[in-house]
Amino acid sequence: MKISPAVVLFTGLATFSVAAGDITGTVTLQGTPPAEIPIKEIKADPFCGKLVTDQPTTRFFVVGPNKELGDVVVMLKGISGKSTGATAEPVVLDQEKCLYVPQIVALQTGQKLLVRNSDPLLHNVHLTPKEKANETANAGKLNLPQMEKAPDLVYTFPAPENFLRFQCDVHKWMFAWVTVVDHPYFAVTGPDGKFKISNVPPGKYTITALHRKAAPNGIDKEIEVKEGADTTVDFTVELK
Ligand SMILES: [Cu+2]
Repeated sequence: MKISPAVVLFTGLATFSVAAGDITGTVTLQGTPPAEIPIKEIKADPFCGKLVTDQPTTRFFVVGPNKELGDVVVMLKGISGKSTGATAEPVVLDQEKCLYVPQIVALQTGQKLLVRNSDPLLHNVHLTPKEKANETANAGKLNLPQMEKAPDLVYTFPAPENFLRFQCDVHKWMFAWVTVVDHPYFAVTGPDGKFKISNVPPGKYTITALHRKAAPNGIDKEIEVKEGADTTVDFTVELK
């Protein structure tokens, strides 16, 4: 049988995509986190107070019934210049009921971050990058008011940076933390503590799990992604 070039090309692509693997795992917390603090200012605020029925609290530790830990950034280390951020879907950081949602965000270098105001009131978006390149790239947008129904504010970051801080100067309790990664191999754990990093090429890697309060510098593990196979790696974040 004669094989057409198109079939050869298709088979080649299929083989390539099968070779990559997913990395999945669960992050759990060991130890008892401090109690979250009620943000009484939200209830007391004449505008924000109307938007909430429950008493919002800080969200330092998002912990499940079996100590699953959410809001952990898991990423491969030692990879640079592999960002697909320029063509990736933008990431939304919303302001809802006078809180940032989500509070922990990760995105790639060059990927758009849309900061949205879903509230019927004024917020002020104030970011303080530590990497000079991230500051320079957003000059003029580092401290801006955002009115009700105003268009999204759009940011991009050229340099990797962990936990770049966003805050609102109108509502002093509002913080979000944005981690910028120079490749697509990262994830943030959900409230179930689980993460999934897709399409990782085979190879040996250092993978790290960062929690802003309990593991800000990351917990490293060595892993190997074998051709066409999925890899599981779990992390335990210890409270000291
Ligand atoms: Cu605000």
